[in-house]
Amino acid sequence: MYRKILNEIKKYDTIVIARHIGVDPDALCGQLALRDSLRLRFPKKKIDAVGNGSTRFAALGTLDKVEKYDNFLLIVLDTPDKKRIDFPYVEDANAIMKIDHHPFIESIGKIEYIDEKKSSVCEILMDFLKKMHLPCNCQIARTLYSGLASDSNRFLYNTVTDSTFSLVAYYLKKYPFSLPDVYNDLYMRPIKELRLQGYIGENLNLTENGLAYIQLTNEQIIKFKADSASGGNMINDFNFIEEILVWVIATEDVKNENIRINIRSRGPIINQVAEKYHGGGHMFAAGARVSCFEEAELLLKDLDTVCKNYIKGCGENENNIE
Ligand SMILES: [Mn+2]
Repeated sequence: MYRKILNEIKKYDTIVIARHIGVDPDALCGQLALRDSLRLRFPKKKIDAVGNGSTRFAALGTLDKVEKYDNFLLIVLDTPDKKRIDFPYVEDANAIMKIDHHPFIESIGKIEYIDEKKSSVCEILMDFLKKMHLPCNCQIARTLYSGLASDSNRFLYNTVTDSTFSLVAYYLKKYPFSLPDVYNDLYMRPIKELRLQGYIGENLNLTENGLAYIQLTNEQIIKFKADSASGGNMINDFNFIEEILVWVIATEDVKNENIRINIRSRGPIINQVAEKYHGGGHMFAAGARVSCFEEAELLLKDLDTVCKNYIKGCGENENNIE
């Protein structure tokens, strides 16, 4: 399969690397690392990594400006469905290729490499670069590691396996980089975010089924001088709370005129509910967008039911990922 991917890349002089809307470090780092490696391997090709960036992740690298490309191969990373691709000219691509670790939603290209068992798209790319002997350097290795560390929440999930650590060890040894620097770039944040986090902790609602949630209005966000992404960015900080099985941060996004929903779980499977509300994701980490807080209430009700069923015991076995 890797051979097939590389052969397809060889066929095109222009390659555009895109990923999902709502940039995150795994998707972004995957694009940047793949772009930089392919640029070293194919210096004559035009290879761009595109999509809306975020000042939050500026330290991870710089994306390219979208152009009107001709005769190009579109590589879509970390994105299971077409509507979530952050690139305006998807339909103009001569061919589309998908590399992803999300549960399958739809086929978008003629070559699709999907491995749901992988911690991150960056882990897949680590394996791809290594096996295909594609160029790497300390910067590329560091970028790939950053995406992997971020998506696995620093090796916290059961998508992390012995091969994850083997790959990390291989890259760290061959292309040394500073781990503290990686974590500085990924996790440094202003104190206003800590204050918002304190507010969320203080005001989190909790149902008897272990669903915790907060709805942040634009007014509250402004009060903390934060933005609509801030709440979601700290969703992982609410893990390992005894009483909480599933937790949700719903933030009003006035710019996009909708509500951003971030969901995490310690057991119940949540991505099917996310999909029902125009979102998606992994079994225990997902997101969605709804039009208003009323719709968010419906989603919360569905999640509460998921929690309730989980507690009832019908979950235990099905909910363990292997
Ligand atoms: Mn990912």
